[in-house]
Amino acid sequence: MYKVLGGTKSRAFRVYWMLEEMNVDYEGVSIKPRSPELRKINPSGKIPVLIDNDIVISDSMAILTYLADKHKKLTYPAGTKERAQQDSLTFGINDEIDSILWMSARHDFILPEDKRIKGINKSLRWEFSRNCKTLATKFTNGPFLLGEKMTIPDILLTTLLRWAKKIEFEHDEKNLDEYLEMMKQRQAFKNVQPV
Ligand SMILES: N[C@@H](CCC(=O)N[C@@H](CS)C(=O)NCC(=O)O)C(=O)O
Repeated sequence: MYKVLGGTKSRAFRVYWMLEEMNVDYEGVSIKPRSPELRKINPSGKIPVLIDNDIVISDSMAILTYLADKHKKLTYPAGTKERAQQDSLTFGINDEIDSILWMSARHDFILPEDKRIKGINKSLRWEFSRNCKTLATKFTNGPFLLGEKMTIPDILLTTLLRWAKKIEFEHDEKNLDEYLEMMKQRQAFKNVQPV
């Protein structure tokens, strides 16, 4: 059975949601980031981590890619035009949306106090809103990022838009708001139990 390290309030939520979409068994483990026991498994001390027998994978989108390829769900096959577009979205969203929200969190409560930059959010909010504008144009026919088929960048983007809303990072893209509401109605999303 898959073992997921990390609570559902973290990026581990992406992994739990993915496993629910695939309807496979798993065990969720709450573990503190940077704790000594986690560092024995993942030296960076970050969650999530997926354990599949002797395979240990860190980084949420690497985990989702592994699961998607293994179960042939929520992905296009490697080496196809569609997979190239899918990966382009995954890497792009990580780069242009996740990194901004993560930077905000780091300067809010993650970094040591003397390393935090006050007022950084003004710049980050502007960049977030600008990047959402570009991203919104990438939706072609919908309902998902790549059209009719839901793929792993949809899990990434949904969790990021939800995070952004929580910390009041705003954008003007109505289609992104509608997309977030639609994704949150998925049964698999709702099935994720707090860990
Ligand atoms: N790119 C990584 C980021 C992992 C990450 O930063 N996780 C946070 C929790 S959501 C964490 O463990 N932070 C602890 C730290 O940075 O020391 C992923 O997507 O899994």
